[in-house]
Amino acid sequence: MSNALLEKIKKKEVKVCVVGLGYVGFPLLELLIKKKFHAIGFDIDKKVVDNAIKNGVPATLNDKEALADADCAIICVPTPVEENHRPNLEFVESAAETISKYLKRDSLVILESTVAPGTTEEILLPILEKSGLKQGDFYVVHCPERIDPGNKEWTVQNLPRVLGGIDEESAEAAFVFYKNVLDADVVKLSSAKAAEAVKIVENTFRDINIAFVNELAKSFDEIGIDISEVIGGARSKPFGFMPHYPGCGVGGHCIAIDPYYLIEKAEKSGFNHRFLKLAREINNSMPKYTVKKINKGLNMAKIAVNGSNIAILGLAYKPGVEDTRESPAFPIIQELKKWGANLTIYDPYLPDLSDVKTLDDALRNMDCIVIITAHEEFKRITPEKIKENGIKVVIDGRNVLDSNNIKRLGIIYEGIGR
Ligand code: SAJ
Repeated sequence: MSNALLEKIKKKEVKVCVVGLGYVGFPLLELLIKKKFHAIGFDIDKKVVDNAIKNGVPATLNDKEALADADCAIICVPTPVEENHRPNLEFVESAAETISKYLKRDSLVILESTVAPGTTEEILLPILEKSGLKQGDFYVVHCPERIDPGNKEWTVQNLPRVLGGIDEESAEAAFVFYKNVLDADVVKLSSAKAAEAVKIVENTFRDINIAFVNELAKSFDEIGIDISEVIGGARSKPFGFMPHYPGCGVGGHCIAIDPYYLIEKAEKSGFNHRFLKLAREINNSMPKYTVKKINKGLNMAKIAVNGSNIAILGLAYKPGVEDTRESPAFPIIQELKKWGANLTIYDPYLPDLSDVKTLDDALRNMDCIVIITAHEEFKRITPEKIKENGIKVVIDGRNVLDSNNIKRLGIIYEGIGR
């Protein structure tokens, strides 16, 4: 590698373009500006670019303005899966095509989007070589993003990162770059493929562990054991156990998606990830299981689902965020509508998608309330509040309410595994 790029990085003279200004790219661009790098953001969505500029970071819709002078391009675009769970790389490929138009000798391209092992070398590199430059003329690295939306403790600035390059020089260039940008450890792996695998493994680990407790919840419901108590008990062991919690479903753009990247990649190489597929199947079954609980609870109260008034509390896929991607709320709502229930939807983070403006309005004249998202406001709903609203059935999709005192007031309570 020419020292020119390393010198530019060390002197913060390197010109950086962040391609994609969503929940990953925008915080990264803000950090680069904060750390006094020459950085600009590029996105194809005018609203996103205007928002970035409004928040004081340079951004543009114009790829020439963004990339013509760039020494380093960082791809932070979505990598969703299709209905059939097939990974969709169109945004990565489109970003690579754009970067390729302006690619210079001795420049560095970093892919932060989550992809299947092999994607950087097999998909990204060939597109970049359409520039006429060949591997060795420029550097290509995968450094998976680890942004946890809503997490105030771990941020893009202090989160440790791993990275791997198509060759050692690429990895070294990116290593020096991230050491200069982040206040965190940076682990250099032997290849881009290893770095891609790390991210997938991190999130698949979470998915299978959630599936474990979701299956336990179904089993304990039959046996009559409170899974929250059991997990609480298991946590008393200071080693060898890592708590996860059952619920009405696994949403989000990471845990519910990433396993499919590995499943598909392995299938192409002739391996069938039966266990990972089963975990996805179990987690995807939880919305239906929750509707079954709703039917059971209303039936115990001698209330027909058809025509019943049900409050859906939460649309977001996890507490404290306004993101609804892959949220279990939607299949639950769809199923209840098929059964003829009258639904009142309320999520304090999503007023535009809510039917009412306050929790009090959501609780009024309800036969049943269903906790879908463990927002703080919902966790504070007291048994007395439920009683005074005349609510007959509580379905606690995140096991966050005071089940014993709710039952003590003669209200039917059904959790997930409790
Ligand atoms: N969930 C459960 N039970 C659990 C944990 C989560 O049902 O024990 C559900 C949540 O309700 C949600 C879904 O799974 O619907 C995903 O929850 P999450 O806490 O994993 O949140 P994500 O999807 O934002 O995951 C991110 C991930 N970060 C990145 O991919 C960079 C993940 O690696 C982190 O572990 C996670 O945040 C985190 O720890 O908060």
